[in-house]
Amino acid sequence: MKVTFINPPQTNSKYKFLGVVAPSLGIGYMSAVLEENDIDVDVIDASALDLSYEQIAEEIIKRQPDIVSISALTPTIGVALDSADVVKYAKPDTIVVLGGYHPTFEFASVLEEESVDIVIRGEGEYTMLDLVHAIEEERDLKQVQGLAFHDKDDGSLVVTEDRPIIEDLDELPFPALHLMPMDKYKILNISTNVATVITTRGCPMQCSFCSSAALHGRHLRRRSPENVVDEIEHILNDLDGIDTIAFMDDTFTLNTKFVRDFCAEIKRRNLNFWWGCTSRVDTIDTELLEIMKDAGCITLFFGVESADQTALDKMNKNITVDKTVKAFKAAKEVGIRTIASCVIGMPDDTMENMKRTYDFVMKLDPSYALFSLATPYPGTRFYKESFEKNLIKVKDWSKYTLIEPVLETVECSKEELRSFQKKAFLKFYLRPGYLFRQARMDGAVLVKTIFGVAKQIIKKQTNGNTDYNKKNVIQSGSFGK
Ligand code: B12
Ligand code: SF4
Repeated sequence: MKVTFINPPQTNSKYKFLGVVAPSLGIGYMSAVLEENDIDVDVIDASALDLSYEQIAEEIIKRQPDIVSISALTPTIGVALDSADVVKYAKPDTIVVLGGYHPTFEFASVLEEESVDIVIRGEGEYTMLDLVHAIEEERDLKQVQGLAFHDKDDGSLVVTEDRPIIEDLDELPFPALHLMPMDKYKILNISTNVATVITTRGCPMQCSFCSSAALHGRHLRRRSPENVVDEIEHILNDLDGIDTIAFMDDTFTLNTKFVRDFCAEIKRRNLNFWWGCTSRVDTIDTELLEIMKDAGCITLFFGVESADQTALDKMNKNITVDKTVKAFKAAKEVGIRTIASCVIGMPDDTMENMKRTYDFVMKLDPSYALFSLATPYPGTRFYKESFEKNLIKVKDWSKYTLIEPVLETVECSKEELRSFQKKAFLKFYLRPGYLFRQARMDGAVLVKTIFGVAKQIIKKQTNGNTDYNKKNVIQSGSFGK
């Protein structure tokens, strides 16, 4: 049985404009588990390779998979479904499986699409493995945990029992990066020397807008520091030219003991590399940051969200404005770059409190800032509340990119929110003193690129997947079917 994973083409999102193309660790883990169990598996990263639908069809014809598994976030569900259509057209007997954030929560609507046979809900590693074995052995799929599909006989929607989460993350093999086009991953359109690693799953905090916590659950699972550093050693030794690791965890610094042990393990093995990670302002202090810096940490990403304590409390963010100030001060003292991520346009936001958030960010003086528009993703409390209160103004999922408004606030229209976001980016990044400082710290080329890309984000409206047209492929059949 041959399985092909597809990461669908990236047609929208600020990351396309920012030139961020990273490997999908989810696909990497699932492929590694299948490989470990002697299943023939490969990956088409249509996003990294910038493949058209025609090229995806050609790949399917060339590779002849029995099962094609396609990954989808909310903004990429449209391109994922179009990819499914193209797969079915190129090889009609393929079993098409969809998984990831959007299908997990929206499995019923996803399964309405003719080209989708099965949805995998939640973590995919062992569900995928079980599914492949069940298909090979012609077992009843109703016995496979974590699936949703339509019953062959009566067409009813079958949702199988939930699969328990993977408790011991150390038991998983490292992501199968050798199946990925590693030379195609970029940041700011510059080929990168950065690899991504994840050390935890789940988050006990449960902020109202966070899909990650919704999918991976409240229960934090953590790899051992030794297992993480083994993976880093493997990356540094076996992948060409990597000298920087980006930790993509929800909150890398959630457990201080883990961070200390991890840093000690790096020092013990005498490894030299740069790294950056996500953090929460209530999980660090100067002493911890000094240990992290000594072990190579150069960048910290913080969810600042808002300057308004009531807004923070409503989001269930569980931080105080005061802690945010202290965390940025500590990072500056220790000399670690900071990224401040804010959310604007929550339903109760007024123009005044959004301005206050902007001014607050300026005072924090981070190295970089992101002003995302509040976006209710399926599966989150924010989505449920926005849906129930009829606040959702845009139903096209391809617009759920954080740069297009999909809600209005008590006071601001969609247009006002977008205009505020543009101005916030412009005012933050186009300060001569700021550009000079960042050029000294990160190099003039990087700053010039950021400057150009920031301008592009401001100008560009995402337009769904209009630059990809599956109909052209299906009608022309030009890929030699
Ligand atoms: C790394 C990352 C990125 C990277 C790389 C994305 C990539 N290629 O995977 C970059 C920076 C490019 C990125 C961009 C964006 N991201 Co992002 N990203 C993440 C992050 C931090 C980690 C993802 C990860 O590696 N997880 C570890 C792996 C092991 O877990 P996993 O991805 O969940 O995969 C498991 C399951 O979901 C499932 N599964 C996943 N895919 C599939 C596919 C199949 C077929 C099956 C069967 C199962 C399956 O099985 C996997 C293994 O257990 C997550 C937050 C998080 N902690 O997950 C956000 C997250 C996935 N991103 C999100 C979003 C919204 C975006 C953006 C739209 C905007 C943004 N964040 O600013 C863009 C859109 C990108 C695009 N393609 O259009 C949201 C998704 C919400 C949603 N409902 O869609 C998340 C959850 C952040 C959040 N907290 O809300 N992102
Ligand atoms: S936003 Fe961060 S802290 Fe909040 S639930 Fe999500 S991962 Fe946890």
